Amino acid sequence: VADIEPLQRRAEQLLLKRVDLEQAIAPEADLVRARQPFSVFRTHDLERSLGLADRWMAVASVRGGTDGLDDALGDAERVRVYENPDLVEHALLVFLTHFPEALRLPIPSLLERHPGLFEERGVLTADLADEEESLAYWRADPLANQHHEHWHVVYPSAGVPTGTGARVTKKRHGELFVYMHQQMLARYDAERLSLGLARAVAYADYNQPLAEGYDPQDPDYGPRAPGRNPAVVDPTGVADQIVRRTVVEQAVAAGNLPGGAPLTTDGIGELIEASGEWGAAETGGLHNNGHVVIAGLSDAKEGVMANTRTAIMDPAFFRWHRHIDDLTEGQAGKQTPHDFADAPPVRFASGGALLCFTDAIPGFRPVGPELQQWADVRFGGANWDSTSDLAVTDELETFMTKAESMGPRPYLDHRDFAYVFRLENASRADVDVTLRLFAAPEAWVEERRMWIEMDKIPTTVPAGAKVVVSRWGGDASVVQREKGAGRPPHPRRDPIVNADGRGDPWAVQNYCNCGWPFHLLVPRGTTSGLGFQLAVMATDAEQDLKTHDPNRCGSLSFCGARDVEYPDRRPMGYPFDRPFAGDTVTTVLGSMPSVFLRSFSIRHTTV
Ligand SMILES: [Cu+2]
Repeated sequence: VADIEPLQRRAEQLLLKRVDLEQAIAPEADLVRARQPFSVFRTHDLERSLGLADRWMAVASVRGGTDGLDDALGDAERVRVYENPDLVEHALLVFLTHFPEALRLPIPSLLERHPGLFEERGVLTADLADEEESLAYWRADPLANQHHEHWHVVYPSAGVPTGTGARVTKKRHGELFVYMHQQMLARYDAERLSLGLARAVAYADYNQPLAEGYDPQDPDYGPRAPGRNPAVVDPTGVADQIVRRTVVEQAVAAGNLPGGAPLTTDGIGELIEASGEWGAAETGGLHNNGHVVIAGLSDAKEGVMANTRTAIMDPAFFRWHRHIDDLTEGQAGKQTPHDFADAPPVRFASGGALLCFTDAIPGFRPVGPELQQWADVRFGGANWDSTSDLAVTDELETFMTKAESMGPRPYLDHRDFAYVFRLENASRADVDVTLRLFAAPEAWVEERRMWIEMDKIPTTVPAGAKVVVSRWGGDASVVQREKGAGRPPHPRRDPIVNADGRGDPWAVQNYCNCGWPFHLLVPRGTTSGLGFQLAVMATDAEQDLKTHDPNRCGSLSFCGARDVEYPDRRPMGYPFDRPFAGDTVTTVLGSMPSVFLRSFSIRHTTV
């Protein structure tokens, strides 16, 4: 039986040492093909990559265990000398993420795999007046990019390979595609607001020049000059895209998918991303092909938009996704408002949601009972109405910092904080609730799509009881869990080995790398403090929460859980997933006892 350690080193080398195709010895025809650019956004390329992952799963299953891994890695080592390195890398990531036995192998971080993308450098464009540069710290954050790359590995648009040639499209894949990207946009725009920049504007007319240029200063990607026009560079591609856009617009107008099925958020997501039944359809894939068309505007080589590991570095990513989000909003905006008739019989106390700096909480540890014990003493019982404590704040703080595990550039982080909620249940039955936390800049609270999901917390409020619920920010449902939620960030996936030395097929650890980076949980804010609203809604967990395993890791909100249904039955983004009845967002929410609204601010500090 093969030893695991050498296999771990080999998996690492496969991802860290790229083959130089100029030096490779292989049939010329293979090399010509391998030198073609690769993009997961091209159906044919993705199919070939997922085909490889499927083959390694099949190979590894024959002998099973470490011997099976030995065989699969051997095959990968043979294939890579005549195959496109990006195609092989993507296939390896899919194999390592989805094949249970491969949990025992490490996945080096994006920063380790491609350090050149994150080197220390000055401004990225020659144009010093380029205001987009001020957001480079955020768009080129190594873990934000890794999050985006990893999400698309966990949710391949053409489905997850199984080792049998068959693919599995996860439930609610299309809805999650829409929601995850919508949340990235809300966060991006909050960051822009922090820096005094206008929101990302949809790139919706493909016959117009794309004003923003982008130069990644990386030999693997071509730079794009400002003002490139896709209709000039790629008229055929644009004509096809206009057809695809029309298909989406007609589906929204008719309320039906092209096949006649009623339109849902999941359905429109699948149509636009070419996932599920739209995988091979020429009419689908507006989103994917948009990535390809924009990547094609660069000189010499394709731009960063061709690859999920780099796409969000480009301001064009957010303009393109704003357009995609506007199209899906056509569907979401037509939904009947929620009537909230199923709200649970709980109400928040007057100081229902407190923010506390953990460095001012005696004995605080991220894991352990100290936080809850402190919260019970300070804010429970006789202190039910108290909001005074040294740790309590109305202002969260962010700052720029550096760490070896994050590469040479400074990155945004925040002063560690926790929430304390106070709820009472006047009914005569215990109630299980889900606390849904969202935040939005004060200026945009009436716009549903600008609310940023912060957390989703299961708790129980016993009959007739008043409860204090505490929650550390690092436990947020949106962030990468386990080691990832520490400081400094730990972007690498380490092998999972149990006491018996074997990988645990039931472990959900391959999802640990999934989720928004913890250090970017709080938007930047301004030096004088930027106003935000926090909304906490308690919903009836009987009606919504499918699973909540406290031992799980990864992001419950953005990755769900391995091999089970998405853990929340409500529409993603609930209650902001559809219009509010009659009044404004804050009037509706403010009138509900099961919702707590409060203002706070975010101050960016400089040392
Ligand atoms: Cu994406």
